[in-house]
Amino acid sequence: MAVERTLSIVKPDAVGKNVIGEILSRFEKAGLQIVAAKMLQLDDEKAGGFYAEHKERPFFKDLVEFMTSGPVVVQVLEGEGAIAKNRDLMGATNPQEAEAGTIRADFAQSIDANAVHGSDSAASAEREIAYFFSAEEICAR
Ligand code: RTP
Ligand code: MG
Repeated sequence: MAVERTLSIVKPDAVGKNVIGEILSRFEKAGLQIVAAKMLQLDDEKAGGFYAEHKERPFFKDLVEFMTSGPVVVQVLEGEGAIAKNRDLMGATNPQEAEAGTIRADFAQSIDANAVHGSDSAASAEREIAYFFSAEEICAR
């Protein structure tokens, strides 16, 4: 399997619950390497642009409101099959449907406050990584 990079976000609910380390630890234990990371407070423009594909969806306003409700931690994960591996570790969007042992099953409380984001395709990963990180901020390992 090819080595890939994917964008991961620890969302405001998980930062607020003080489980940043526990979540990042799951990525490392699954063999993914963190090759870039930073904490930041998103504003409406930055969060809205990130989720631009959902702009016309009924939940868009709530999504932007939630993503700007507190700081997030964004990171680039690298490893074999990183995009799908991260999605597996995250679990289903709705934590009530997420498999036991996944990040969302263990740390998320609702479909809105669902602890983490992960790129859903190679094209998304490329766009999303560039949305948050310059080439110099990504440290090849
Ligand atoms: P994410 O983009 O955050 O990793 O989540 P995802 O791929 O699992 O889900 P996606 O369909 O991309 O939706 C983005 C975020 O919007 C919220 N959402 N709410 N109320 C709803 O029906 C609904 N559907 C999606 C979720 O917080 C989801 O993470
Ligand atoms: Mg998504």
